[in-house]
Formats: sequence, C-alpha cells, structure tokens
Amino acid sequence: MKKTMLMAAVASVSVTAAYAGEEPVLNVYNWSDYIAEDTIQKFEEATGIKVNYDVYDSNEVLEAKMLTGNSGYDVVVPTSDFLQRQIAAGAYQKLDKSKLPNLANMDAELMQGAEVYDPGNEYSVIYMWGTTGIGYNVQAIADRLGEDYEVNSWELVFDPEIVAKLADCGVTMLDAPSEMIPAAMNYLGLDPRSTDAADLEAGAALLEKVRPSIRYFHSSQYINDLANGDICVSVGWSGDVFQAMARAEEAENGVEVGYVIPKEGALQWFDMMAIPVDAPHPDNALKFINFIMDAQITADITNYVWYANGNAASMPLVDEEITSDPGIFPTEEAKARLWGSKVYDARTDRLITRLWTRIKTGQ
Ligand code: SPD
Repeated sequence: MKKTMLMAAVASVSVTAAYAGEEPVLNVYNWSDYIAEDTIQKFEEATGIKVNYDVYDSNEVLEAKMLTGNSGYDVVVPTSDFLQRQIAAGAYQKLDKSKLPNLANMDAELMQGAEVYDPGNEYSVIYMWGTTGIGYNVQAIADRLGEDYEVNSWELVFDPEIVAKLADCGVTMLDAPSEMIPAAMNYLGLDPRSTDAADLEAGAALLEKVRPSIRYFHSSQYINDLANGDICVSVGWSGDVFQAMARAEEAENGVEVGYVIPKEGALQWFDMMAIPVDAPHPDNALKFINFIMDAQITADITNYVWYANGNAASMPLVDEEITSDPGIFPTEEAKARLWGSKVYDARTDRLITRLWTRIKTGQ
C-alpha cells in the first residue's frame, strides 16, 4: 500500500475509534518462542481485551505484510533496521506517549541506542534484544574436533574444512540473509555493515563454499533440533539457543547445548514493539505495549525466553542465572565487538535477496 493510502486508512480508523470506542480485541503478531506462557492470559484478565496472537520467524515475512498494508495487526515486533525502513514507508503510527506511563521503566541508554533507527523513539519501544551467535552440542563438537577444541570462533561454520567435519551431525543457519551474509563478511575481515557489492559478493561466495556442509536454513526449527540432539551446530539467536539448552535440561536427555558470541564479533539487534498505521485497535495496542513495559511482566518474559530486555525497572526481578550470563548480557569487552544492524537501501536489498537465493539453491 502506498504511504498516502496508509495515512488515509489510519485517519479513518482513528475517527471510528474516537466515536465508537474500540471492540475489546487485540491482534498481535510477534516472533515465535518470544513470550512467557502466561503473559497473554494476564493481559486479557487485566483488561478484558481478547488477544489473537500469531507468530513469525522472519523479518522479511513481517515486512511483506507491513508494506502491503491491511494486515489486521495492532502490535508487531520488527527488528530495528527493518523498522526504520518500514517507518520511512509510512507503515507505522506515532505512539501516544501520554498513554504509556510505563515508558519510565525503560533503560534510557538502550532507548537512546534505538533512536538510531527511530529518532525520538516516536514509533517504537524495545521489546527484547539479543545477539546472533553460535549454538552447539558440546559433546558432538568434542567428539569431532577433540576434547581440547575451544568453541569461540566463526571458523566453526565458515572454515570449509572445519564445518565439513561437523556436517554429519547437522549444521544449520538462520534463514536471514541480512544476518548471515554480513557474518560471513566479518569472518573474512570485511566490514559487516558494508554495502559495497564486492564485499557482499565475497560474503556470499564464502557461504556458497560451506553450503555442502549445511543441513538446512531455518530460523526456528533449530531450537528443538538442538535440544533433542538432532543437529550439533546452529547459527542462531541468543535466547533461542538458551531455550534449547533449557529444553534439553528439562528432558534430561543428556544433550548439553552451549552458546557463544564468537571472538570475531557478532550482530546485536533490537526487536521493537510498534503499531501499524492501519491497526484496527490502536488504543488496545497502546494498552498492550504499556502492559508489556510493566517491570514484572517484562521480567517474566525474559525469565521465560532467555532474551535480554530494555526495561531497567525489570532487572532486579530477572533471574541472576540470566543477568550473569555473558551469552545473554555480554561483557563490556564482548560488547565492543558487536555490530549493529544495517538498514539497506532498495538496491542493496535486492542484491542480498538475489545472493541468498543463489546460496540456498545453488543457482
Ligand atoms: N524466537 C525469537 C527470535 C527473535 C529474533 N529476533 C530477530 C532478530 C533479527 N536480527
């Protein structure tokens, strides 16, 4: 939908809401495995608003819906770089901050960081944040690379000889081109945020080289597969790998999962709550966002999904096991090696999509 059409749509929705009040319904579209078991129920009990909750595991899937318009969703959770591009396309409405008193709970420094993508935090609030690193099966790696092998480098997935030794136990990568190609570029010593076509081509060429050793590209299946011991290495999102760890422990199946932010550095990203410009229930959306920013509610989510959050008031309520884990809250030294998501222009985006198809299909 064009920007003007989206604007017109929201104008008519706001008028309807102002005169008639909103039906007690809220349509939420969030990442899979990204909320506590009882969050939605608690919101419904507190507000009487019925929530329809759908999930996705790819920014590209969400973006297609946001740019087409009429998604029917009231709250969505894009990653900050995608959010920036979607804001520019007119896909979101500004937040009425007078209806978000719990904004006072947010960590000022992290919210300031998020302003790189959303100046003034006008359209969005941090939901959770994390890194893109490597999840691995401790025993399977030791069996193949030796007991003394230290998992601390992207060589595990980008060195063709090393990854070939792991192919039989299952190596997977995220189906996320704007994360995997820059990670490969970084391993080659190139700037992971470069948009130079030659740099992107070099990253893609490395991925093509290791492609024969990759079992699949998927962005959520690896959680259970790692937990069950069906795969042994995944390029994955921090909290998801920690969830795999927790599931294996709970199953008492003898699988030990580890997560590492490689020494060469990794992507740090922020997932942001935002309200589509044509959301049918924008007031309910604000109630939901404010509810999530409650210190206890956010702490409950972090304690369940193992992702860091941007809510300073919640931190004393987060399990120490989580706050003290450098895979979830990186040390200052590790932070210095993280890079932020890059917003791609249309031309670079098209190139990345083309390269990704080539990597995955070999064409
Ligand atoms: N299961 C929840 C995964 C959340 C991942 N967020 C996407 C980060 C993209 N850079």
